[in-house]
Amino acid sequence: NGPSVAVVGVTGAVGQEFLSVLTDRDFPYRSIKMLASKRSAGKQMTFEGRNYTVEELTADSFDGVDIALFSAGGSISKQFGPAAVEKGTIVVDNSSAFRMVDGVPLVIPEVNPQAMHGIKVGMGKGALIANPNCSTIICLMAATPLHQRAKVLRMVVSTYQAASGAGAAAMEELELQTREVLEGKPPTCNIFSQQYAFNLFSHNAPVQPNGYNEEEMKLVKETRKIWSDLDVKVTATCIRVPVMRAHAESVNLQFEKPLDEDTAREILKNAAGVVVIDDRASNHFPTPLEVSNKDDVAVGRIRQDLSQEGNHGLDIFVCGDQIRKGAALNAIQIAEMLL
Ligand code: 11C
Repeated sequence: NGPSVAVVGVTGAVGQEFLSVLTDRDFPYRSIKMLASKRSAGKQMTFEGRNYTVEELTADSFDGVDIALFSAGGSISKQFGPAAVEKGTIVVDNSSAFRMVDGVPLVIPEVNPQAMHGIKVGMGKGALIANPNCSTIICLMAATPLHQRAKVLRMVVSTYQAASGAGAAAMEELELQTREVLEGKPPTCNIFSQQYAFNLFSHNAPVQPNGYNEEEMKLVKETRKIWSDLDVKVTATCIRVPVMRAHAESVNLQFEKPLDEDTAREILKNAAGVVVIDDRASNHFPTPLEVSNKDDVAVGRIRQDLSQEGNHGLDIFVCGDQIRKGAALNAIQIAEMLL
């Protein structure tokens, strides 16, 4: 029993993580299709003791598929997502293709499950559900419980983003460059245009005429949609750092109502999918390595923003696994809600 599932982009970093998360959460699928581009079609893989051949993604791939987990980039989602929906498939899409489209739910299950308004497997029609950008998911996992108590008026986010956000090839490039630099060789720059190992740089997403890059604008726009709050003020600076698979974010919050740091710490300790690591005495706070391969987002450095009067501001530091909660886990939590 259970739904028939298709994984689109199964050979990528997120595609592979989908499979791990399905196993870890004992997801009750009836059958599973491994889909990828023509280049990867024909590859053999083993999953949960069964052998699979990776199939080429075509418009016919979705016949009889209940849930399709897409992570193959925006253009593949645009090309095949609506065709899958036509066939009655519920598409959970990791790309940015449909996130800001009216009527497409943009969902973090712990934050806005109500946005899925009754979309279920077996309702007899397909649907599109978008997975937010990883930086937004990781930020809002921590900011939302505080927002629900004291209402965020303004949020300033500075990110320290891992290689995984740019895919498996970027992770390989970081490893290769690190070796090359240590051996005194010139670093190979295929994915990024500049040296990544022992360096950091502004996020590689294209910069818009307003001076923000697309990654920064995702934090602005997706937060408004997920919180259903068009007035919340968000600004962001996104930076790529030489870390393998977990993003870190410094988040400054300004609240409508006062919120003291002890209350904020308690709220965060009780928040689903969040752990607090906030040990001032030992200077132990969240790190990307500590959250790597973990489901929970870690929050620390919880402190009153001294520049704001009357406990109306807080600073927090958040880390979350980009491939897991930032992508695959969030999508599979959405899929679980479809059952
Ligand atoms: C990164 N967040 O870390 C990006 C990658 O809109 O899904 C994912 C882009 C997206 O570089």
